[in-house]
Amino acid sequence: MTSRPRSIVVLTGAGISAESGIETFRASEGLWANHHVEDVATPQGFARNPQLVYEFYNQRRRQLLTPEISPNAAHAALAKFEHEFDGEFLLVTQNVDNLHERASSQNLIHMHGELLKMRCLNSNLIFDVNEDFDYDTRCRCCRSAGNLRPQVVWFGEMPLQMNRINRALENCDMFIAIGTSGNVYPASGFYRTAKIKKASTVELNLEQTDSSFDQRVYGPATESVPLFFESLLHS
Ligand code: BV8
Repeated sequence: MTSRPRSIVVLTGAGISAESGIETFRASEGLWANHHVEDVATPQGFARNPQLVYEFYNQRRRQLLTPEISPNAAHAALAKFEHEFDGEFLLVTQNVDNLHERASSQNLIHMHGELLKMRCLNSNLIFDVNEDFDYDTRCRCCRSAGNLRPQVVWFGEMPLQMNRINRALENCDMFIAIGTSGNVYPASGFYRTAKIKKASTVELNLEQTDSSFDQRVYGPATESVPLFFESLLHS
């Protein structure tokens, strides 16, 4: 580690929530294993069979809201670092769970949306939701059925707050990817944007994904994240 970073962007993926009990997407028991991505995470899949998509997200929302699911030591370490670090800090997550918020992370962007929100296709208004909803659920804005969808970014749709994310990547001097396989674009390209701007790039994962990270730390996130960010705070 050379000089202490002054501006950090962190990107998290499903791996940071794995030890909280939420399945990752591409591991053998991953969520997609039970469903075809094109059937449950694309606008075409939603148009073809909305009930299957409502049920896919209702089941994940129900699981997220069970008492067994809570932030783990990695979520807590990121929130602690954010509150104690004297530089700029932005946390971008690909995850649609609310574990970062529950660990008290604040400067946070859900680039792929949020499981606990729904959007009215008529008014484009976004509402918090913590129970099942489907085609027959009336929206609070139009008071009619058939308008609501999960506020989640599907494949082929534009991720959220990309301008803000790109500005942060272009101004950071350290980019840290945690628990992501680097399969999904544009998140998978963030480290390249950071590298072009001469930021140092770090990957924390169970296994190696892309060898072009400057530094790689392997192990379960609940062990590697607290250790890494504690050392960063005192660098
Ligand atoms: C877009 C919400 C245009 C839904 C998600 C062909 C080639 C390249 C790209 C494309 C292509 N065809 C189409 C594309 C674009 C496409 C894409 O990338 N497809 C891929 C599959 C080929 N992308 C899009 O469509 C995106 N939109 O491109 O629009 C655009 C672009 C730029 C600017 C403007 C417009 C939209 C993609 C969003 C899709 N929605 N989620 C939902 O959640 O239901 S993606 C989904 O995958 C989740 O968000 C998930 O987080 C994300 C990425 O997966 P990971 O988080 O990385 O999870 P994964 O299981 O893969 O990996 C887990 C990792 O954790 C592993 O590395 C594992 O080792 C590690 N791990 C496990 N346990 C632990 C651990 N690490 C530490 N500790 C542990 N205990």
